[in-house]
Amino acid sequence: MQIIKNPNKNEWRQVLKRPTQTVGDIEATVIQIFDDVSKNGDAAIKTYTLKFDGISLESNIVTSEEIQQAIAKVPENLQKAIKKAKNNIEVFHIAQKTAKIEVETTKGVQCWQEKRAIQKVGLYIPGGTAPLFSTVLMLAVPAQIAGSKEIVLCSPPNKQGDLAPEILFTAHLCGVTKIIKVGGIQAIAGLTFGTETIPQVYKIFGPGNQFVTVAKQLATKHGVAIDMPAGPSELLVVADESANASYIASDLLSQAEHGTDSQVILVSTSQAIINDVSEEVEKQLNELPRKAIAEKSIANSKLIYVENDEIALDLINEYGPEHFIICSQNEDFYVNNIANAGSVFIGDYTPESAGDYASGTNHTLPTNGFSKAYSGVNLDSFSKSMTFQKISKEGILNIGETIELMAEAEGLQAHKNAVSIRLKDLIPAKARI
Ligand code: HSO
Ligand code: ZN
Repeated sequence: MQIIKNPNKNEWRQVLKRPTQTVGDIEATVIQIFDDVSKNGDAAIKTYTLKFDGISLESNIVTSEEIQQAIAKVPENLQKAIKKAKNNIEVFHIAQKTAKIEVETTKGVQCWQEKRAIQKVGLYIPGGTAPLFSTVLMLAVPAQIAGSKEIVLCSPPNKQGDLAPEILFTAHLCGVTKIIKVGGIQAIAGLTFGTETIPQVYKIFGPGNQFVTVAKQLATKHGVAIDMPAGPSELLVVADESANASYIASDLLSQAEHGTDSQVILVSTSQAIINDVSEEVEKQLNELPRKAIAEKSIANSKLIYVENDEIALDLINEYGPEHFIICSQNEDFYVNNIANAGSVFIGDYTPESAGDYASGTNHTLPTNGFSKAYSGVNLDSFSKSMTFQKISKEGILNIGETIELMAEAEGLQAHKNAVSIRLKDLIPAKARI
């Protein structure tokens, strides 16, 4: 890992640069597949599943028999663990429900705001080197609590034409209404336009590779919302001399093993901790089954020494990490002043893995500096705020003239008329000047 001492403020951008993502010619491929799926539906989906996943499927809809077979394959202790995690995620997301907000802004003018579920949502779960069934929990649990009616899950089939049994078990447990074996750009195109088998949805959630990310962005141009622009996983730890170097190394490696483009950073006010963490990372890395992946992301990662907590905080806010771990005696300073982070983990006994799986918070979080403006997935991600109003005779008498004057000043006579016509019925002609 690269050690950087006291970088100057004008060097921060360079030091904190994320590994570059090459979007290159992806966009042309995505546009072409979207076009094909919009015109040819399932036939196009079949072609791309054969081309990219190497399998020709009779049907890509997961049947209830397949679900039952999958349930039988998931060991009982893992089923229990998934249920326990689900429970914690449920408790935390149910607590996010908000009450209807109702006010009388002027006598007789009643306004209120209520949340209504997004009726049709698509959840994308990547396949690849490690099928992350925990992401099914993070997306399907809030979707169900919010009250989404159609919860469609898409995930790419393996060479045998199957999905991981853990994905099917979790999807079934969380009330997913339809599971489809389709991945990549074609899955996002299917959810965007709808095909004979894939329902069209209003919002698409979930992580994915560069192809899926570009496809989700294109979906927005066709009127479908997305959770957030996704990018490789990242973690920043801030630590002082009181921290435990082996715990920190284990946390850094936990994110580094996600992908070769993951980025992990340690910011510390202690040179000794930096040296110890660097040694520990090397030691622990050698024992990891996914060493080849973690090694590459660790090579991109940094240990940064800074002189004090104020400089550390500024630098962290400039970076805006997806995950932020605080192992410092000044934890309150960081907790109270952190402005940009997806999710914050506090103290020696709060590994980031806890939030990835089971503590209750959501692990679908903004990366790539998007934590400066985006929230992670939460209950509100699956609903919209709608406003309502009811105006009585007294109410329109109270605000009618205000509306008339403003409409007139904007040159919108018809707007004014919609009020005047009512006022005329309510106020005798002689009372109107
Ligand atoms: N840390 C990932 C989520 C995850 N980790 C799933 C393990 N499984 C999000 O950045
Ligand atoms: Zn993780």
